Amino acid sequence: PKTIYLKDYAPAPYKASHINLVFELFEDKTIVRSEVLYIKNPDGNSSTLILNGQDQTILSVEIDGVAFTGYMLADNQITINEAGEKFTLTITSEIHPETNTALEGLYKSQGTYCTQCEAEGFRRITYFQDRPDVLSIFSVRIEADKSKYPVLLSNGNLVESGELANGRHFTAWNDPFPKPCYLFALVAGDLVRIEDTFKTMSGRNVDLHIYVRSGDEGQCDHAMQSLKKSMQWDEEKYGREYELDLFNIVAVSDFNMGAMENTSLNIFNTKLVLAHQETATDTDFMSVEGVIAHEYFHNWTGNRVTCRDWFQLSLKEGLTVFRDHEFSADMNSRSVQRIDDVDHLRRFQFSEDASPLAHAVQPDNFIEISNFYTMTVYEKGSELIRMQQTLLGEDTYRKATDLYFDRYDGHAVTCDDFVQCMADASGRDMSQFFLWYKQAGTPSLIASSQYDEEQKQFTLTLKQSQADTPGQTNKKPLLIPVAVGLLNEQGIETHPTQVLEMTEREQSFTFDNVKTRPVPSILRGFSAPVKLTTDLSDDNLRLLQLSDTDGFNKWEAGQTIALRTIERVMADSEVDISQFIDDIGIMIQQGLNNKGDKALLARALSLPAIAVIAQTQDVIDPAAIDSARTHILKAIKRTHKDALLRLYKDNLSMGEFSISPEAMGRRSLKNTVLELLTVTNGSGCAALAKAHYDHADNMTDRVAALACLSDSTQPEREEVFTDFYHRFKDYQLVVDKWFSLQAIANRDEIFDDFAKLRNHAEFNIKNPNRVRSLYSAFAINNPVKFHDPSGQGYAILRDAIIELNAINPQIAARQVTPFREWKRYTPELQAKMKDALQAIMDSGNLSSDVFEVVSKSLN
Ligand code: HT7
Ligand code: ZN
Repeated sequence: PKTIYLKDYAPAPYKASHINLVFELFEDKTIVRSEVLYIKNPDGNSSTLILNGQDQTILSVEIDGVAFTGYMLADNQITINEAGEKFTLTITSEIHPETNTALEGLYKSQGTYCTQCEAEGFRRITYFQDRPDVLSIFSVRIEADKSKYPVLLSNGNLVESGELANGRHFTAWNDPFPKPCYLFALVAGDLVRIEDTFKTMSGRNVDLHIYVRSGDEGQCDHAMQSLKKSMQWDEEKYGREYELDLFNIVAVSDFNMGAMENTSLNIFNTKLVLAHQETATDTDFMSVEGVIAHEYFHNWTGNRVTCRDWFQLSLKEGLTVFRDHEFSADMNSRSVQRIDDVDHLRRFQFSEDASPLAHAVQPDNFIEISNFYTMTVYEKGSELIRMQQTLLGEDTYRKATDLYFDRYDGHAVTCDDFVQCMADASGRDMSQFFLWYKQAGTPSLIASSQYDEEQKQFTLTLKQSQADTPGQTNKKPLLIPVAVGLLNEQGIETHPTQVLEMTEREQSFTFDNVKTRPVPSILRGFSAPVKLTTDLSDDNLRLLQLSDTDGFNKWEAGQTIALRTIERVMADSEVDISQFIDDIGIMIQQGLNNKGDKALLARALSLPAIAVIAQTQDVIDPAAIDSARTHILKAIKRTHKDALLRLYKDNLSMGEFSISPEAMGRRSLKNTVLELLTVTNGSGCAALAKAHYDHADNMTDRVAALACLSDSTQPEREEVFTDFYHRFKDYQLVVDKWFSLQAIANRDEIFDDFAKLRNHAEFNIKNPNRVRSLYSAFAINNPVKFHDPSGQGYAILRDAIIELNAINPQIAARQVTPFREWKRYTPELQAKMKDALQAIMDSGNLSSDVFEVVSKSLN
């Protein structure tokens, strides 16, 4: 496989201002005719037209209506040398969506035709310059059997529809805004439609349609409400109005990722559209809201202003993730949102940074771009936008984004262009900041402090460093915004948040007028994506945990104490942890007194996950982490059982179901307490979890009960899992949960159970959601059994990757993720993980997707 480099970027040799596409859909083949007007690009430096194409049979090629044979066809490319200044090229080819299991290009999902063209799927539909800097106006005609495919959709406006011979029909679409081909979409199926409208800020009415399979229409209301809220928020926060008259969302069951922002025809994984209290958890509701918003926000950040090349992916993804996080923070609780987002970043992006697959937010090379839809490009990319907003301030940041949209609407641009708008709007030099885009790895920040009693001055000294990552050494110091506030010994804030701008490797900042030795609250709101180490004592942290005005740092202080306690237990299982257990008792008491936000209390009562703890370890031993963690959880239960039971009961009665932040907070607290109460997995625990399940009127509570029973060997486990399956077997997304909740069982029977689940009639390796529900759930959320010393866990994933490689390379490559940090584990585990990677490497016929991630992991 070939490596592609950012430094080799050259403008496209030809512009393709218009493309006419005709699709004739048949059960055993699809015929695609594309007619493109090519005009030599004055900015280009070649007259060789290269068209990408894959998995298709060319039936005919014409130039200006005359048959043409003067092209070369090799390596999935048509090459036409000296192609001329201006001409129309018409290519007719045959493709096979009905056998397409890669789910890229045109494919079928449970009888519905749909497309996925980002990043390079359009080349599986027709020969074209498949690159994001070629923008075209698309006209599309779709012909298909009317009874099987009554709904025929593409981007833009419906311009014509009608009947054809043999029970067939057609629709014709025109999208007036030039777009790159990765945003092209087509859907043909037998779907039902949910309708609503939105009045834009200039008073235009936009029709909003959500298409789902018949029977699912009762689960679309939350998605529709989320869409309308997103449209309004983008108008209010970014001044962005939707410009077309129609916005369609289609939900399909087979989808490699979460959703796709095709212009005016978003295609979604059903998991991120369907939500009803009986089948979706609160987390699902939140994800639907966030992803509906994310895809909608792409209309401006991605579609109207798009990427010049795929190295700029974070231009649209980092920015759009930041926008969706802020939207969710505005719709729900800002502190809870930030805590959950940072927890997610630490769990998945920090581990990417610590692996051989670490890469910059703007990478400089790749083999397969699908492998770069990563936590770094998305989540760290979002943190870079957040830091720019922090540095500029909200008003100037808004001026800068206005400038960005004005300057680049209808263009394909780079991350550099975006940051230049920040510089131009603020008058700041952002060149040092841009290093965040170029240097891979999580920076480390060490904070120490000094108090000068006489001068009444407090000095904070910060030291930054960024470790070497593959291909990058001797990194330069970054511009790090460090938000700091000071509290006095009574826990009263004496100095409100101030953003310190760190530019040197080591730098001191002095605060004046500090009457007594303060407790600094550093990196408030997680103002930069770094690993912070402070010299704060446990007592300092306890003060912050009780009194900090910053919701994030309040939680963070508690997590740091918890981490320290876990590490102490790992070093000595007999160590005294009574202070920590007593502190938990104080928080439980606060909950009993109905003090504070319940969602925040739930998070404060949760110990860091094994994956988060792992990020703080030099050598990772998941079983040792788990046993220390469980030791503490059991001590909490032993000491506070009665109070926990009271807190559980206090939060039981819910009244009518609601997804308000308060109601979700209450469920979250109740279910966190249930988890603590059932940690010992005895008969009482099983009875309590079963009662919880039996009384549940919503999926959040049911899933919580099943999660508490998952590790158990009590008879209730079987009863509840069986009931759950029979009750929800007609809901694919709930059956996914049933698979996951068993795959995460940390119990001896797991390997037998796993084999049964793999052979279950409902398991289907071609469906990505099912694969994730079984394999990803096991490898990511069952760290103890995945890292079983026998190596059985690794063998399970290894075999799945080899099998998936031939079916769906993108999904296969994603499954490699749990192996990539192999060098950080104990020597025994390392050896077995490496063997598994090597076995995949040696298995032959690797797709470029799997080859890239496995070979880089092994390096
Ligand atoms: N922009 C979308 C990316 C996407 C994708 C990428 C590779 C393979 C399949 C895919 N499906 C969707 C999703 C988003 O970030 O909004
Ligand atoms: Zn996106």
